Amino acid sequence: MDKLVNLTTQDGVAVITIDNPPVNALSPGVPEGLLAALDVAEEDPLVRAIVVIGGGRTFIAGADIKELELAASGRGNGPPEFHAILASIEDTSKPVVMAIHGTALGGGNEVAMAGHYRVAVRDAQIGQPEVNLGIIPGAEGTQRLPRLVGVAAAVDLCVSGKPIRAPEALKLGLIDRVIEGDLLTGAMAFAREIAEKGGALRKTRELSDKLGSEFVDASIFAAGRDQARKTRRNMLAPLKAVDAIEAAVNLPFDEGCKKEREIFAECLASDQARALIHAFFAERAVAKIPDIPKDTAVYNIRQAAIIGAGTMGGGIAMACANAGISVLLKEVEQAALDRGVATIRKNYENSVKKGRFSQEVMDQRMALIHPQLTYDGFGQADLIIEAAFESMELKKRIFAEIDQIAKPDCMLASNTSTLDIDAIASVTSRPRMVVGLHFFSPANVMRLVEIVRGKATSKEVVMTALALAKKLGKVGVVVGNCWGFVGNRMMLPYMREAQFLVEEGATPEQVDRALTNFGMAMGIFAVDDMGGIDVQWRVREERKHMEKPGLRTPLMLGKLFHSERLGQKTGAGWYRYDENRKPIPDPEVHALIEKTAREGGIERRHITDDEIIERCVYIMINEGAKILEEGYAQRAADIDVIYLTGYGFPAYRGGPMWYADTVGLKQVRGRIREFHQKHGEFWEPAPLLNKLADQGETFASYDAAREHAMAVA
Ligand code: 3H9
Repeated sequence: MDKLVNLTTQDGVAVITIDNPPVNALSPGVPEGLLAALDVAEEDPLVRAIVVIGGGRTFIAGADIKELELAASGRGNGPPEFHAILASIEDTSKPVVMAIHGTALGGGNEVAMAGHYRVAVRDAQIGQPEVNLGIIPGAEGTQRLPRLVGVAAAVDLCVSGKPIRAPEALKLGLIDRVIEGDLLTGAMAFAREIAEKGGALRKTRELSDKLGSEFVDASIFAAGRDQARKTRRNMLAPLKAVDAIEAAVNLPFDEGCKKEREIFAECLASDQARALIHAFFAERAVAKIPDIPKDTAVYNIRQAAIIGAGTMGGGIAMACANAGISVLLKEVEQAALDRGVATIRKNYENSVKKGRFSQEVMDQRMALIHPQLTYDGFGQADLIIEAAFESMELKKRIFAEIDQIAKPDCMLASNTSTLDIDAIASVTSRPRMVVGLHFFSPANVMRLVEIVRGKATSKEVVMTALALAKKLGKVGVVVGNCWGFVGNRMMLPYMREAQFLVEEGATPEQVDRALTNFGMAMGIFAVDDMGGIDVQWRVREERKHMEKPGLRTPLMLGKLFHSERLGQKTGAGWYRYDENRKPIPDPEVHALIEKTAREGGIERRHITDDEIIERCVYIMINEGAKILEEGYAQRAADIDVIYLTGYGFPAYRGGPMWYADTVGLKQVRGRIREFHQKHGEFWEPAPLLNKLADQGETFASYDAAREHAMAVA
């Protein structure tokens, strides 16, 4: 027997255990092992029923995405093929019970559905998350799922990609029993019950009672496609998943499976699938720091303390409380503290109203947050996060203070979004304990945390920050200490270029529309207005000394600032805002732009959406290439993760650097050269971009070569 799959027999029940850590993916050898084990169990006269279970922490978490990656890029032996194993499971003459814990995702659930019965522990998660990878279920899932749960639930599961817990799966008919206590014991008892009852075995593929009628299903499919267009803008796979489920209704099982295979192959060959698979692995690679061993000891963070109960401090406090970490939340004035706590309470109340969690959970979380005006208790904190106003002077003062109070092994973090972490650390007696933790607003929601590694930050502190990010349900990306780190350093030229575009002839709404059509979560001017024109203005003023003299500066930002159009907070910025904070294009701004351009001697012209995308995105890519070469990001893929999880870059484009690879670096560099000629110095191609374009390489190949070099060294 292949060691990826083991077989034991106990009291007439064969137990087949899949043992392919860490997540029991259906890698080569697993389906074959499963098939061989089934054969043995089928032949053994002493076996009356079969249980399939996952070893370790989970049932099967899906097909092996590495194999899918190879197939998507035309390497490997094509996509994996599971028909034979699924048919064998279903045709076994003895009852096959699938015993689920952890996750049964994608191919994992598809294998489970081929079993005659499914049981699961209460917190098991079951789902078809393939759309997150730009594909559809490709192991007959779109055909078996509607037969078990009905068409509407199948559409919802496949379009949303969201897993459900066992009790809901039971309600839907996806599983047959929730097991309390030990899963294997419960599953074996269930298997014996079924064997004793006898009778014909239920094959999922032969069920049809939940498939509904053509008339009713038509409206479900229409609603599913609407859901797909709304929640997964511009994405191919969710719409295709609906097509495949439609085939389950309209075609016999085998033909439906054939149709599913065709659609699966089409999706897998798409740029979207390649980008999303890249994003999946990139998100997991960020936690690997080349010069820090994986098993480096980390500090245990049980008590956190936060300085500043404003938007950021409050959001970080919520993120900590949500993860069960107790937080001291300090402000300087009672009124500001009360405001901060009231906002936290309101956010939690909204979540309770929306049914995200119960009042009891909210009460537990509120109880973990301790508002205060003093440093009381900070001496016991394992982590202190400063989330005060973005001013070096203020931050230095705070760090000097907390250095006096904090215990020696307390981590000291700043939530600065642009400032020099080494300068901040320099006022403490322990720069090795100082790190940047750049959360994104709203910090209780946004997944990204940039972990800024100063020149003295210890390896233990970096690894603790990564572990903390994971505990908070976030993605921590380690970045170097340069102005704006990675995300904001790239954002600055992006914002600047967008402003140049409106001065040259576009309108804010045209730029934003082009960007959202490209897939950005929000247009850049809507982002500006949300963050505040005053904030951007101050950042620009603070940076002035860093800019080369004589470089062109957008004129409009100052105009808006001085006319107190500060964005959403004043009801007007690049847009006007109604009471629901809906941005409304504003003729006053248009007039101001035209006047400003006239005064600045800028000739306005027609600007195409293509130019908007190229100038906004390529300027980011060029800056990203500089950041990468200067070593402030470890990999191009890290930059992608930052933009996907913190800046609303469309996941199906894989991030800015991956997108550049997709367009082709020669092509990107060609346009950058043209912009350089036309628009000046900002556009000088990054040396790394030039090098890779000349060599016909990509950012992905650059990452791979560096990883290889490090592995060899
Ligand atoms: C599919 O099934 C297609 C089929 O319909 C049809 C095909 C024909 N494959 O996330 P973690 C690795 S598509 C390969 O940090 P967690 C991961 O890279 C698939 N590797 O753990 C990481 O490796 P490393 C549908 C995988 O506890 C390690 O496992 N299924 C796979 O935070 C730990 O991962 C999915 O989309 C895989 N399927 O979360 C589920 N899964 O340590 C994808 C994980 O070297 N997986 N790895 O960096 C997940 O959502 C999460 O991994 C899971 C665990 C929730 C399972």
